[in-house]
Amino acid sequence: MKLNKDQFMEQGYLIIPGLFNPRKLETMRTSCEIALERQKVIWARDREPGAPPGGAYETANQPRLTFRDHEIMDRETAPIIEDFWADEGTLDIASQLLCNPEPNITQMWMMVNPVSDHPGGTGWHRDVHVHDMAPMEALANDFNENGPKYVQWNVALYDDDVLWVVPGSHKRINTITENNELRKDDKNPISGGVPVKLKAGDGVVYSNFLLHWGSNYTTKKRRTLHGGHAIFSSYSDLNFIDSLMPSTQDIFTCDVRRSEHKQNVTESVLRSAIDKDAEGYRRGLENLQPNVGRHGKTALTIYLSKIALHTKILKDPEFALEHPKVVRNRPKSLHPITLNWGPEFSDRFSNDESSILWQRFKKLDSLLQSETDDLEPGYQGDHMKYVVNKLPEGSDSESVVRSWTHNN
Ligand SMILES: O=C(O)CCC(=O)C(=O)O
Ligand SMILES: [Fe+2]
Repeated sequence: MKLNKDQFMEQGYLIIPGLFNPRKLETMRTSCEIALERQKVIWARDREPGAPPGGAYETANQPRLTFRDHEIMDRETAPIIEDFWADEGTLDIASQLLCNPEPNITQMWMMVNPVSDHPGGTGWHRDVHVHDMAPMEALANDFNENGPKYVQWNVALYDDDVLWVVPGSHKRINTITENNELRKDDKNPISGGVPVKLKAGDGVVYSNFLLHWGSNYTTKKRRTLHGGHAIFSSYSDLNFIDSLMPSTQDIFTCDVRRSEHKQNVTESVLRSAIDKDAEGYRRGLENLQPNVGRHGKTALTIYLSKIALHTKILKDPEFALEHPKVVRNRPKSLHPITLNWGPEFSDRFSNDESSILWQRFKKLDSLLQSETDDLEPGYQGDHMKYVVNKLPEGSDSESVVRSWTHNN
């Protein structure tokens, strides 16, 4: 399918009408209903003490299930993955839009309607947590220069206009008007915001840097596939692929191999930093993301600085305590699309190596810290400690590499 990539780059999203033809839509609806019934049993089984009998299904404002669960996947539910997430046409769309034509399947969720109304839904936000990503300006520059490292999907199995977006907001910081409006009320339409109107079978592929809003969550039937494709991804377990066709299993095993390769490259580029090997470091960035431009290198370098920080936090309890909770907790999480390969990744480095690694990125980290505790609306994570908007002078990739040879 030929896509309007210019429109995607400009607006940050692209609606694909009729992504599922009527026959495919019917198959998807059947499989998804079976999956949901299985998930309801799991929610009830795994409910917290004191929770209602249905567990999360009854309490969540946006009940969400993942198809990465082997308890849900079998031949009846396999079409959800085979005919959408790992389908050739889907991967082709992701390839055309991503900065590199290497789409790895990341999350495969379905959002369903809650059992009671939750007006205002998620509130307006970007899926951006600055404290372990990068200032919005750096993310926007990278997007403009290279295209996205990650694209996200909403595919509606029933008519759905819950998602709203501010077109074009993915490649810039918030405007003053947006900040004023969001500070007053982030659970109502804002200037420039438009609903993404999907008919059953339509899909929207978008940048999650956009200012967006899961608006009113009501009891109206919602079955919307949600998740994405990225140049970096990883899987903690692959049991869910057992029931898939061999050709689809191959796609996941190929993703796993690519992930291992990218993790090895990440380690080697960090070792180049330890060795102050500027050329090795630059080559490593190119291996992580072939043909990456200078803004893309800066985004990668900031992500790498977070690995240096996280590794040090995990290995040095006293150092960890110098950081606010939101920063301290992040190393325990997994977020491959920003090169956070999870806590085990830090095992690749000794304590001494981790200290040297931190020396290489410490200056960048302090440049990225803000003097005030920036609390900009629309970003995830309170009390970020890090600069939200403008990329501070000297925090580009080349300045970081130069600092190793000049100042140390
Ligand atoms: O409900 C939606 O369509 C959007 C959900 C969303 O943005 C989120 O959960 O981060
Ligand atoms: Fe979101």
